[in-house]
Amino acid sequence: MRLALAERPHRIAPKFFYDAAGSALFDRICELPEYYPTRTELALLGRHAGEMAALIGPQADVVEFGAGSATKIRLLLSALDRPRRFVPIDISAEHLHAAARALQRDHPGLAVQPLAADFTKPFTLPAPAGPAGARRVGFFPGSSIGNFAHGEALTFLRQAAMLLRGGGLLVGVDLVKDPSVLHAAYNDAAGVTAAFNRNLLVRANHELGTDFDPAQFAHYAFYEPRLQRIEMHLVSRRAQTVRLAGEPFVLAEGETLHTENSHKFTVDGFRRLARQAGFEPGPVWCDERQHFSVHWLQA
Ligand code: AVJ
Repeated sequence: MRLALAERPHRIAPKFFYDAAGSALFDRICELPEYYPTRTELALLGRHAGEMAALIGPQADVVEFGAGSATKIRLLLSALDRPRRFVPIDISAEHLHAAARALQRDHPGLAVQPLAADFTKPFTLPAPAGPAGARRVGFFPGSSIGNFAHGEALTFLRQAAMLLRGGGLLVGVDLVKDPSVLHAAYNDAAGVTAAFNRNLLVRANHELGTDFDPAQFAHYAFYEPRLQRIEMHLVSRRAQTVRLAGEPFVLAEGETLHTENSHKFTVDGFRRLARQAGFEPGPVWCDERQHFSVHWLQA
């Protein structure tokens, strides 16, 4: 975990949200009435799983980037023709292994091989249990790709295109829309997103030995239309000193820790990005409100 207290603006990468407590808070976000992405994407996967499975083809070797509770893959797995293996990758090891065990129970014939890893760094897939050479298919739902800056998204997609060569990537992408809908999704009435954001401070206190008082930071999430992204910050409510490894850092009143960017895309903008990364963009599924999209990209 790296917390940029010595740099300005202060930043922390969003992957650090996902310790056990953060992953559980994220699961609660997915259930919030204001947080449309999860339920919209689940509906798309449910409605079009047959078409998606036909594009993926039989006996696929499926890799999921950031599997979390592995809820969405279930819709796809039940439509797939004899999938060979499922490799869920997640940075949150405990959460991942619990999800993998539950999935294995429900799919006894499938080789479930969880990999606790940071998929933004180079990793190697475990060797397949059965015969090699199955068609590799990536699954990257939830618009997690939105956490990347443009250049990082390109790098990730380029690496994915190489890993999945001959197969493809099924990726969920949140769309540019009315800012009020976006604002509500990241500023829920129950305050779960605020707790998720502040959990970073709790985690830093546990793991880095900082002495943050989470109550002294306000959750601040807003849509920046020119950059087509939600920004999340933690705003210092007053001038305060935080200690990291004995070293004091002064935060001015109103100074922020930038904790997340969540980029939104247009369908065409995302297809351009995918093409630039070496994919051949295929069919796209959207809900009737055009809130969310799922893309099949041939690798
Ligand atoms: C998991 C990155 C897709 O950006 O919507 C939810 C994370 N942050 N609420 C998103 C998140 C605040 C989520 N992603």
